[in-house]
Amino acid sequence: MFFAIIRINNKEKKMRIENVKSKMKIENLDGMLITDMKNIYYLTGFSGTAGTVFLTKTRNIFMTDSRYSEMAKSIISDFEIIETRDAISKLPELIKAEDLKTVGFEENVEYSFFNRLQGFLNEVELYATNNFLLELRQYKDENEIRKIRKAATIADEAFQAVLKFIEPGREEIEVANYLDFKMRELGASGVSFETIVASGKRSSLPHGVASHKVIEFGDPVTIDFGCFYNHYASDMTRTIFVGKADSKMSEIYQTVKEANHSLIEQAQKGLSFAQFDKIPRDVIEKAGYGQFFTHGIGHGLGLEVHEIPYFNQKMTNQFLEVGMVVTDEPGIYIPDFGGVRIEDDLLITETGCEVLTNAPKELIVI
Ligand SMILES: [Mn+2]
Repeated sequence: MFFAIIRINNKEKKMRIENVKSKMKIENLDGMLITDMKNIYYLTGFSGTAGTVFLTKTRNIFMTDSRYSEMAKSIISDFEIIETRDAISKLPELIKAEDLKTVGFEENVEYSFFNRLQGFLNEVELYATNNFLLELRQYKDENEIRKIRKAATIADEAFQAVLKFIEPGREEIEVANYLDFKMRELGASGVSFETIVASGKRSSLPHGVASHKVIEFGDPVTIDFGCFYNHYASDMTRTIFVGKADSKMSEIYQTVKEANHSLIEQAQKGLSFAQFDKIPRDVIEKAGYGQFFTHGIGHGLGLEVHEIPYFNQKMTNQFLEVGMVVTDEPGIYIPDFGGVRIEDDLLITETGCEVLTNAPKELIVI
């Protein structure tokens, strides 16, 4: 198996480990067990399929089995590396060595894992943590932004290419396959989620994964896709029209475009998550389509294509901050008729926001 070894800048890694340790201190945790592989990548740069991180005030421990220990030694600095097929069984002696009283773990572990953990660690207080690392991952550093920007550019270029490929008679799934291949050709390691191609009446399905439906003259086609580049995701949606766009669909398109644009104009640090959701929602409601915008305005993205923050009307106490990368994806979906969604990835900056996805948004008829 081949692994592209791209080191995370050591200064950034050190900073991330320090941030975790500060948070452990605040939450009164002597030890923190990290089992989520994205979080492990974030802290160590290790991208194999098996590994466990255990952090204490004074030690950084990385455990993996013999398949990966050589790789781990070559790419992970700042960690003691322990070769084991059973990380849990190593924990009691690590805990005893430093007389740890409280240990946090990530709450999204499997029940069988938790059960076993409890069995081995009956001497300490175990705390389930929620979004412990994800809260830190919300703020992207320069290197992460560079990778997300590249993932977005790959999606932009793949979109330009697929416009020449879509024509009446092609199945949705052919369009999806073409896009997926194109993104890999342009340097992506894979898709960041299963590509959505929803044509004709199916475009009213917000998450219509590509089917064998044949694209026909007059169809709207909603394409929602993205890729991973160096572990970081992009996520973009465009709706285009084949042959012609009828007048009602054109009106819906302009409304969604205006909603998307209004958020680009107004997104800035300090805005509450509720306000972020409301700005484009107001545009759609004013146009009379409020009941057909049935989801939140967007989500964070980074190592995962969907990660915190999420946005809804109740989140008046959380605020946008510099370094967050979030999507702006208003849509109008009219059952048994059709729908439009336009989605961009936005980086929150000191002065507003930067749009990372730059594929055209004027109404395209091919
Ligand atoms: Mn999205």
